[in-house]
Amino acid sequence: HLAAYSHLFFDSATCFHGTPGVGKTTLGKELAIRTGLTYVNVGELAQEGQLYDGFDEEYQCPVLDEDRVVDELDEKMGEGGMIVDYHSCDLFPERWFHIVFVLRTDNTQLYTRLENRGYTGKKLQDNVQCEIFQIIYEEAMEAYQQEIVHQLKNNTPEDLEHNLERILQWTEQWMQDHN
Ligand code: DAT
Repeated sequence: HLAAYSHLFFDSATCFHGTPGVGKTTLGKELAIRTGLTYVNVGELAQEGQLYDGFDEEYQCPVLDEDRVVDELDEKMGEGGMIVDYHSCDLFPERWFHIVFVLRTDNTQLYTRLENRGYTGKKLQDNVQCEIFQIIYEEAMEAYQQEIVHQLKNNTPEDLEHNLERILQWTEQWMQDHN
């Protein structure tokens, strides 16, 4: 049943945004399994290619070389059928995506998930605050046409399953509307 979606999805490109820990990777990878689409984790892509430009002392992490990341992905994006996972959307050309999902998690759950990931101090607090102030959602609403941006609550495994079903429906609808 699900394999039938893969050709429907072929020309579309989907993007997941959201604060670290909201569940982008879990959802993106599961969606790729169910649809046959190609999942790309921008953080991992940058690490593999060492697409960095300096080091952020405050957050103790490398700084992405945005131009090189965009160059690296641009050809693949043109082929369609991609699922892209990254916390923010500032660096991506608007033309890349047909549908954008911003995942949201309640702050208590997010706090626990990020603590389990080893985040402490300012990094932990700033990321939870980023979620409370819905920074990523507002960023996405400014970066893309508002009607392609969907916000999804992602607190529990039931939410995850529900979100997968809704994403499959939305994407199918998108294909019907655009073909
Ligand atoms: P992200 O890629 O946004 O940083 P992730 O997919 O790595 O997030 O998930 C962070 C943690 O939360 C990980 O331990 C899996 C868990 N998780 C993801 N989605 C969940 C959900 N819907 N319900 C409960 N836990 C979830």
